[in-house]
Amino acid sequence: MDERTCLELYGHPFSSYTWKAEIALCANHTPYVLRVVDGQHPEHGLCVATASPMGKFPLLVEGRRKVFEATAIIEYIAACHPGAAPLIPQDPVDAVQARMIDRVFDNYVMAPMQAIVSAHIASPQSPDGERIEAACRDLRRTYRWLEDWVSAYARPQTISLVECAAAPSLFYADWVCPLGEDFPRLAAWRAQLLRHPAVARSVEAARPFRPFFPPGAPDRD
Ligand SMILES: N[C@@H](CCC(=O)N[C@@H](CS)C(=O)NCC(=O)O)C(=O)O
Repeated sequence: MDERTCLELYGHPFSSYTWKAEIALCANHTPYVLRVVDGQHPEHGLCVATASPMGKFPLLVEGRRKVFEATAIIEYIAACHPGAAPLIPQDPVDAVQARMIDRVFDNYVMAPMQAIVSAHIASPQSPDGERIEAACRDLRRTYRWLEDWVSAYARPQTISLVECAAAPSLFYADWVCPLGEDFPRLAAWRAQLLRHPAVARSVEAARPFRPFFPPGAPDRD
C-alpha cells in the first residue's frame, strides 16, 4: 500500500480512544498508517491540535478529509471502507442499540476511568481521594448495569462499534477500579475481548508504555 494514499490515523498506541479506532481498522482489515502523536513527531501534534475543538486524538485523515471522535471514525470506516467487520449493524434498530451502548462505554466507563487517571496526573504524590472515590462509585454503578446487560448480549466473536468501545474502556477501567469477583460476566467478556486478534494487537502495541500509566499498571493482562 502506498503510504500517500493510505488512511492515516493520528493517535498513540497507549491511548484508549486510539485503540477504539485501531480495533475497528484492524478487525475490518482496512490498511492504515499510524501517525504517532508524541514529542518526537511535533508535526503530528500540530495536525491534531487544529483539527478538532479540543485537539484530541484519534484523528483519521483521508486525503483532504479529516474525521475526529473515535465513534465518528468507526462510522466513517463502516460507510466508506466496508470490510470484514460488521462495524455498524445493518438493521436500523440494532444500529441504534449499538450506538446507545457505545455511549454507555464512552460516557460512563471511559469518562470515570479517565477522571481517575487525571487525578493521578494532577497530583502524583497525593491524588484527590474524593475525586477517585466518586469516579470509582460511578464505575461500579455502570459495571452493575453492564453485568445485567451483558448476560443478554450475544457476545459475538466479531467486532462491531460495541466491541470497539467496550474493549479499551473495560481494559483500562479494570486497572483503576477492578471488576474483581463482583462482575463475573463482565470480567469474562473483557477476557474474551482481549483474546480477539484486533484487540490483542492493541494490547501488545501498548505494552512498552505501561510504566507510564499514571496510577501504575497492574502486573497482569
Ligand atoms: N471524545 C473523544 C475523546 C478523545 C480523547 O480523550 N483522546 C485523548 C487520548 S485517549 C487525548 O487526545 N488526549 C490528549 C489531549 O487531551 O490533549 C473521542 O471519542 O475520540
